[in-house]
Amino acid sequence: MPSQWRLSPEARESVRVRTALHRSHEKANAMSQHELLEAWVNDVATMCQPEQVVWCNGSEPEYATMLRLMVQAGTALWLDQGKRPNSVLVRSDPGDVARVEEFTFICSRSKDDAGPTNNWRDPADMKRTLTPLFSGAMKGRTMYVIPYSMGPIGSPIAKIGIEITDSPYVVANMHVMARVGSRVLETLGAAGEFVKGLHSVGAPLEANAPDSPWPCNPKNKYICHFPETREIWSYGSGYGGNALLGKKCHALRIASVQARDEGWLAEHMLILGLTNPEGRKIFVAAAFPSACGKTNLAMMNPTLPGWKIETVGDDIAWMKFGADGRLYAINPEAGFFGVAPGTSLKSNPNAMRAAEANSIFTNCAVTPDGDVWWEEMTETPPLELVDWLRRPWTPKATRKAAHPNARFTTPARQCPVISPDWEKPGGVPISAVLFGGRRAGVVPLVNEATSWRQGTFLGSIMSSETTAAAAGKVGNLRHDPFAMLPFCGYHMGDYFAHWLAVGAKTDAAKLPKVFYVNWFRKDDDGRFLWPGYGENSRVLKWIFERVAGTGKAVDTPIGRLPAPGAIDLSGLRIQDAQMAELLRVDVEGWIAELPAIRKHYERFGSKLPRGLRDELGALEQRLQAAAVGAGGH
Ligand code: OXD
Ligand code: MN
Repeated sequence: MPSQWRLSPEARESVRVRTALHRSHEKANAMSQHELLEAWVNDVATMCQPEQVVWCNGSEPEYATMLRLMVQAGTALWLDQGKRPNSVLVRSDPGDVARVEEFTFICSRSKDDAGPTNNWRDPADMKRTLTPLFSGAMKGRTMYVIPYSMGPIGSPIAKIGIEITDSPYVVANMHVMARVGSRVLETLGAAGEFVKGLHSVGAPLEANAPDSPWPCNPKNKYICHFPETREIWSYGSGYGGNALLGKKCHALRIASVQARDEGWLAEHMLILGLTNPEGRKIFVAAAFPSACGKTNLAMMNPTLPGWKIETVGDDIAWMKFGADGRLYAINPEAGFFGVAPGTSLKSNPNAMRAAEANSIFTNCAVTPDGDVWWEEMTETPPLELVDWLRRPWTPKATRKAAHPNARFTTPARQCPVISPDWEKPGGVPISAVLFGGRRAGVVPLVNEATSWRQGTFLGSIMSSETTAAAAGKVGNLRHDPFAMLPFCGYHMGDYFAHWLAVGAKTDAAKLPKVFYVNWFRKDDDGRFLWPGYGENSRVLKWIFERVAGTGKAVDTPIGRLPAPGAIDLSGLRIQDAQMAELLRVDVEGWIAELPAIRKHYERFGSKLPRGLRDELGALEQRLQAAAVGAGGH
């Protein structure tokens, strides 16, 4: 038992908050027994020169202190405690509102390991760039050391990381998004492995200089990953995926490399439990690009009577084989960092209820009576607001009141439909994997792959319109394989090969069935053909039945589509023609996409697995045959 665990609770508390001026090289406190961890923290403190070092214990008082510090600094505003108890609104710098893919780097030793979809820099070169930036970066600030576990503490699938940061916003968000504090250090012990995450907003404070409400670095932003040494160095941004290092940086970019090395999968996927009226439950994992409805699907209220959905996770799934040869998934996160605009009692009542209290809202508008508001939260907007840029706003304004990438950070346990299994250490068995994107045309409502290999192929050619989750233009169609384009920590061609290899590790019958869905198909007038939201339960029902072996399907050139009448449309007013269009295999449209798919594949050169090249060839042949059969060219 390490000595600090024998202290009285009061003494332990004082040890936890005890800080030390690093200049004297006095140890910040005695919390950790892990010499390598202590040495790393000391090295970082020497480099960053913070005013003080605080090891985070993960307690409620610590969380409350972070909120108070943010309010004092003008970073946050208390919301009305009657309307949103224990919740704050944070407004960021207008230049720091989303992930910055352009400044996100994979610093593997070999450029070839980062592949064509990542920005690459040599690790030593990148450290040479970053070290001067980090030197003195925390002057005048507190350096927080956050031990965190991605996944339930002690789960055999979970992984530990330590994030060092100078941002109380990051500390508070990490409290919600991960399991943090002393419990994690206890599990780490004296020699446990951990991912080293170093984050600074990159805004040292000179003595007596006023702080900005959202310190960040307007000139330099670097989100860097060192996969071989399991390190993350993030500089200059305080926002979401750039700064909460447990999330995208660790749980996807670094974890995808760990998963490749260890034979499992780290994916940008929600996880849900789906129960039929007879009480039989399956679990489904689904990959959609950022801001394409993962949170809505994960907590949807089915419109089909008797069907139930329970949430396990809304953004990330780690899947490992169980002793029975099936894939089991955990949600490595403990909270939701959900996109606020578009979320309403209509579109996602369970997210709205989850965020009623104990939440951090970022870049939303605020009402005169101290509540948050964002576009589409209510049918009619309030008559006056203060927008996310702190300016007065009325419904006449042509600009948005909330930033399109405004977010809520909310504990997962507050979700009314959280699954009783969401913290099961061994995870939940996955029966179906879904891929999907925002596609106005060509891609049908649902399509089942005939094999794991074809499923991998469909994942690899996923494309979607870009959203506000990342800086840059919105609405551009881009290939986003497996929704992992911004998150794969190594060569995407090797990642495809890894998916194929995972499929070969067990009996085909034990693998999840793979489906490709598209809720976003539009008619010629630009209107959505499918009502979406709770009505997606009709598609999930068909998927459930396919897993159970009862759902009817027809073979088509692109995969298996629902047989006529196989999607339960009872109680839904939808025209036959609309449904036919949703399930139409647009042979011409697919043929027209082939050159873009081929170009997409060319990027991976010799790393493109043979199996996927063969899938593409076979698809082309089937499409050509169908076109000829239909009297086309
Ligand atoms: C997210 C994202 O924040 O994908 O989940 O951008
Ligand atoms: Mn995401």
